[in-house]
Amino acid sequence: MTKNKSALITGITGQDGAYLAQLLLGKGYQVHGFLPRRSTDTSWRLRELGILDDVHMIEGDLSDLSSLIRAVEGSRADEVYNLGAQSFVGTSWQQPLLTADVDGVGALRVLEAVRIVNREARFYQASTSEMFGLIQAERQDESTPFYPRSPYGVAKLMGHWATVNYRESYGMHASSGILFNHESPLRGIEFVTRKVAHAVASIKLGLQKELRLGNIDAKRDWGFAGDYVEAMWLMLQQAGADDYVVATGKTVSVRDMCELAFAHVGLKYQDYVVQDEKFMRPAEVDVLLGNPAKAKAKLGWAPRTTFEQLIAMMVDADLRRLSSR
Ligand code: NAP
Ligand code: G4F
Repeated sequence: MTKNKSALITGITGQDGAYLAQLLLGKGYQVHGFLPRRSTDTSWRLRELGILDDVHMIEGDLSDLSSLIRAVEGSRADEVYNLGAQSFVGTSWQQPLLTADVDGVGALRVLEAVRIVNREARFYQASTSEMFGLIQAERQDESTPFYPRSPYGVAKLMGHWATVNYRESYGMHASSGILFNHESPLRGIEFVTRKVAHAVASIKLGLQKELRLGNIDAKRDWGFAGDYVEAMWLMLQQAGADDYVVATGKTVSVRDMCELAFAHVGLKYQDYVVQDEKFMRPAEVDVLLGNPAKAKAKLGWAPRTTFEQLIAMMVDADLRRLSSR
């Protein structure tokens, strides 16, 4: 009988961690989650997907190498997915050193833990389109130069290059997924799509009067997180490790996203959206647009969910949640 594969996921309680855990459980993996200690329960996403009791939790923190070594040992992981991060760009200006430690040095710690315990284990690094920042090409792909615009982008660039370096130095199967923005009903409320979806539902139900936003001219290449975790898994199933851009190849402004979300419940965004300096960033990433041709050709990956379906799904989920309270 073949042994079921074992996977270790850092950031399992986050949006991507929850969807990835669901995907791997469906494929028969034993799934281990790396869980930082918090004073409140952070497992709402795993509970909402109905998989909380199916994952094995190992306590630890990305700032603590010894806990990572114990987790890689204890899980006997064949595949390690490093999704844990301080992932909110805005916060990275308030906590730049923590962001550098968790997102940059943290990725290096996970790589070290894998190298020390079992360098045959395959490794995935959650890299980001935020590394392109001030874009150096109209459509960004794996060969586009990076120009990060936030402490978060700078920290993630370290994680990306550490991954490339461990692959080249030690022959490790270490891949970096350069993922463009991906959203879902499980997105944190501070990110703009979920903030808008939640506000649209609240306004529709008479619970909120206006929505205060920052730069609504910013444009992003937005996809559905459920589609994107499949690309992560596919990267680790290849004979060799590599880096891949994962994106939809379309870009939409925050303004147009608002129009769509409000129109979904029969409202006009102009009647509710107010611009507020408080949500502007010290340096902005004006536009992101990915070219996922390599992921399509080599992984056979393509997004399945359209932007319209994604926004409808998010608004409907928040309407359901708020109505059932
Ligand atoms: P998320 O919802 O913010 O989840 C982040 C996870 O990291 C949470 O489980 C969080 O746990 C955990 N974490 C934070 N600090 C930690 C620490 N010191 N030690 C251990 N775990 C820690 O993020 P996401 O949207 O799922 O994104 C997953 C990964 O992909 C992140 O690395 C993000 O930077 C990257 N990424 C995301 C996108 C996107 O559009 N979603 C695009 C490109 C790359 P707590 O909740 O307990 O803090
Ligand atoms: O939703 P956002 O906060 O996402 P952002 O900054 O693009 O970062 C996300 O995607 C990255 C991939 O490129 C990930 F690496 C990262 O972890 C995260 O998941 O903001 C999107 C855009 C920005 O231009 C922001 O300035 O929306 C603009 N925006 C305008 N008003 C706002 C708001 N963003 C937020 N969060 N809140 C606002 O009120």
